[in-house]
Amino acid sequence: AAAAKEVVFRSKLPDIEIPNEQTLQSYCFAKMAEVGSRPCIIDGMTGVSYTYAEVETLTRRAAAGLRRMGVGKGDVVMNLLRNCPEFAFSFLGAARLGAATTTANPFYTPHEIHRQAEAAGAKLIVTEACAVEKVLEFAAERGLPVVTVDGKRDGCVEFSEVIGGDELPEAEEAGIHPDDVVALPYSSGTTGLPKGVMLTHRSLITSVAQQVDGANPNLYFSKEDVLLCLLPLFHIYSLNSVLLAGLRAGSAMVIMKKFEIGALVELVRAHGITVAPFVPPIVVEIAKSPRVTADDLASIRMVMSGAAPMGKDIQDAFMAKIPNAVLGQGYGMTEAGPVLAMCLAFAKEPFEVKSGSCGTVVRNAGLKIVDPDTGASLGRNQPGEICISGEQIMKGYLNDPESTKNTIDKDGWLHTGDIGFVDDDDEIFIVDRLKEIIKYKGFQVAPAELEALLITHPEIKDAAVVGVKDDLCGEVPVAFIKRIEGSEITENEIKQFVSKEVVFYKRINKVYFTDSIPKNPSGKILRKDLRARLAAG
Ligand code: AYL
Repeated sequence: AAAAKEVVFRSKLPDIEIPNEQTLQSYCFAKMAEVGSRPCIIDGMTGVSYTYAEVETLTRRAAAGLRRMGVGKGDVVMNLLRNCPEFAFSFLGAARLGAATTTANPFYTPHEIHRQAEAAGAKLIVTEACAVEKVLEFAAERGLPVVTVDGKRDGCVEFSEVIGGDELPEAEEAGIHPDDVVALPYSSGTTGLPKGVMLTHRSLITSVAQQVDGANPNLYFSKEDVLLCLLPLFHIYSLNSVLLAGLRAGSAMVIMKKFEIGALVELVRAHGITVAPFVPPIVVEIAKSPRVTADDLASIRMVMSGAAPMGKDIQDAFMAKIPNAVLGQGYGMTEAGPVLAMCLAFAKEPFEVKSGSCGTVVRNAGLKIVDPDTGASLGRNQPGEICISGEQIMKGYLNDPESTKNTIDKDGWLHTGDIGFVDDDDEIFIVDRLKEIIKYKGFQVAPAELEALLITHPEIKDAAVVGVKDDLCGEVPVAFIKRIEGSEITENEIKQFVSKEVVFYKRINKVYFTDSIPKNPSGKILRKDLRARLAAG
């Protein structure tokens, strides 16, 4: 057959010149002359505010301090932190050394932390009181220094000491290549266990530019904006679309450590927050909460949602309550750099958009919908697997060329494992997921990780994990378990066994005992069959 025609969707915005042949830090601080004395990072907990000039200086001092502790080019620093100003100082300090930061949830269990620290080859860990106990022994065994941001601890160095010395001179930042890795978040992608996603200076600059640069930016942040930084910076959504995009645009960012609706309203009022990046469960909570009124949120002009599906019903309920704000979605995937699509109602010169859409492909990128069975490129309004290309996508998975090859094809298309279509107005709608990942409030749960853990139990012969819909969390994991002969292990015992080893959102919600886990001839679990069993009741 003749080669089928490829349909490549593009942004409605024109491509722009993207200055991605520099370091991420120089790109983010490019407007220093203009914004130096303006507020940059505001600690929502303490009210302490840092100007752009102060933040730049602190990142240079952090660089020097990290270097004194042995961090150098090509090394990896692990940030095991809830949101705090030090997250940014450390991340950008490491970047100045040509080092990368791997980020993880401080509520991870020791097992989860050690596995990532080991796989990423972390040379130093930056953490806080709530997690320090979980890393001390591991770090001591491997000779890794541990830095704490919230007070003195035996065996640790305080962050204030790290930033207590001289600045790293600009000249000593030399030698960083645009294709060097700067961020190393972990993601399971379309299949298997979490893997290190290599995001380079080039990819992150490209992604941020696709959002906030140009005469008509797709995501218009200005110097006057005050962004709420509530979503965890250890997740790429907040790191990229809040911190890095905010820095580039010269906006102020109010850092919130912990979500609580009363505290949120207070911060919005106290700082005149104008932009609020959320995930769907937070949008739902605000829409439903009698404690939040339109008046409380009157300063907010833009509400972003992403990282998990948000239906038209939720979106409409929220907009009815907060009529003055524009609510729209971004669509991203860690491996994609991360942003694939962004709501065009967020543009400086906004477009009309539809409720329930997750945006239009970002500029300087191509998006394709392919038939998952035949690989054929599909036209408008036909659902298929969403694929993306452009300089923003990851360099690959760390030490895993096989998984990289299975995700980015030979023509440079990254396959997302999401099923969606592009409509007549270039808006993207996600309708299903081909991949096995479960999304709990936007957090990733990798079934393969839970299955690997479950079968380590001596009374479990085989196990399979799938997600089921949940009103509060989006999805929750449930397990199908085949016990060994004679075992009477209970649902509760299995749940407890898992809970001890994983962070709260990966806990098994329900156990179904079964005699057989359906698999294809090569041993792959047939999750569709399991979902069908659940649907049948
Ligand atoms: P990961 N609607 C539906 N599903 C979504 C959406 C959305 N708007 N956004 C993300 N997903 C799902 O790597 C989808 O299945 O990155 C996608 O493949 O943890 C998967 O989540 C990726 O999960 C932004 C907005 C970043 C979003 C992001 C996404 C980061 C989530 C920057 O501005």
